[in-house]
Amino acid sequence: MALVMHAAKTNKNAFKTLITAEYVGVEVKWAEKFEMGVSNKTPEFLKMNPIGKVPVLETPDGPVFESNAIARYVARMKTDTSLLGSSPIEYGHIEQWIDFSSLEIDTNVLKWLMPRFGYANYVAPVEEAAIAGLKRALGALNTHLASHTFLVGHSVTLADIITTCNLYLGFKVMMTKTFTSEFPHVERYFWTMVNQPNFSKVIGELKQTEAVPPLPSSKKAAQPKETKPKAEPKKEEKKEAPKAETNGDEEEAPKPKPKNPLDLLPPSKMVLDDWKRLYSNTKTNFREVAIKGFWEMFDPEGYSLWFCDYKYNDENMVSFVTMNKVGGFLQRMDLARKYAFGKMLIIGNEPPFKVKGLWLFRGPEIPKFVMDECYDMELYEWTKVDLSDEAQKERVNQMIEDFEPFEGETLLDAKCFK
Ligand SMILES: N[C@@H](CCC(=O)N[C@@H](CS)C(=O)NCC(=O)O)C(=O)O
Repeated sequence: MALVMHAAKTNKNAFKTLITAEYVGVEVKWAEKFEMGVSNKTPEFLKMNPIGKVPVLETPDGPVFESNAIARYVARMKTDTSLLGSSPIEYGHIEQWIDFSSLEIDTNVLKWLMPRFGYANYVAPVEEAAIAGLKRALGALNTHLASHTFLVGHSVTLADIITTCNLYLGFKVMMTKTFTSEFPHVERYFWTMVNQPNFSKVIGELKQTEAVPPLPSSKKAAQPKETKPKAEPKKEEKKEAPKAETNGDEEEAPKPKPKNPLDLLPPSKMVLDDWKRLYSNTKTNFREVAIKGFWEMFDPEGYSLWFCDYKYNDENMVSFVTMNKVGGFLQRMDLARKYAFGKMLIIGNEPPFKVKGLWLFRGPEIPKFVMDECYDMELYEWTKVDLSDEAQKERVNQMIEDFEPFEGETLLDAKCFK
């Protein structure tokens, strides 16, 4: 039996698990015909979660409720995942941020949100305290993120997944640009996370709210309705939120994404996707087919080739940590998918392992946005391939085809970015 998620398809608490499942490669299906307030009140559902709340994950070994617990369960389905860190202290920090974002961020967002969607009484000092608590938490998060790309370590962990989902509700319905601009590192972090393919596949497109929803007209007790999802305001309600109650703040609409300067380069005869396809589809006679094809396609005007050499190879003492490090780098290069192809070799059969790579980039230089946005870049020494040097071209060939022994050593692993 597959894993089945019981929740509305817009539930950010369910997203925590769906995103985790994307990272670990586990299939989770949405329950068929789930209707909030109806499906979660049936006797069968109450057997899975006695308080009738969602999300609930149905597994072959029984149900699990509480969204963070469900996400942890799915993360642990793969033993080799980096989502839970690689040491006890990393794990401790992951749990720390999970609790922090649930108790200090989510709780305050909900306290602020509920009365404005008519699910709780509006009491001004309670709202003030919720906003103050939220700002205090975001301030601390902002400070941490000023010097960290990820909450823990150097790649996405469960802490990032859960924190981003908790921030998601805030950005979507309560926190305008004026509110969040006080926390620029949180903004940068949040938009980077939601644009990671494994996140955006689940979350879809997201637009930051342009206004704080107004209070219900009576500004007084609206009874919580039993059949309504507490944290899932209806679409119509969101749309209707007028801008009048934003206390006169000038709200800034999200700017359209500027065009990547690489799209403005003169057209190239080399079609990157054709090369990636040739690379992936060549199973035999690699030299004769793929390597030959590469040089036939290669356009030295429109593209450049680069060798990279990890600067801190003496740190690479544990094979799986080294492999994870390179895996994280390739994940972060996702932003360059349209403009790059890369091979990363982990070399040696005993520590310290060497990490060397070959990259093909659109344009004559390494794109600036890659240099700026992917912090791994500066961990490597970059040298442009001299195309007049046959020995360097042969090195390119060997890196593309995972030639072994590479420079006299065995390959522990070879990863491709395509
Ligand atoms: N701590 C729980 C919160 C669950 C929760 O509040 N679920 C809401 C929807 S997001 C719900 O099911 N409300 C229905 C109700 O209260 O009956 C979790 O993270 O899973």
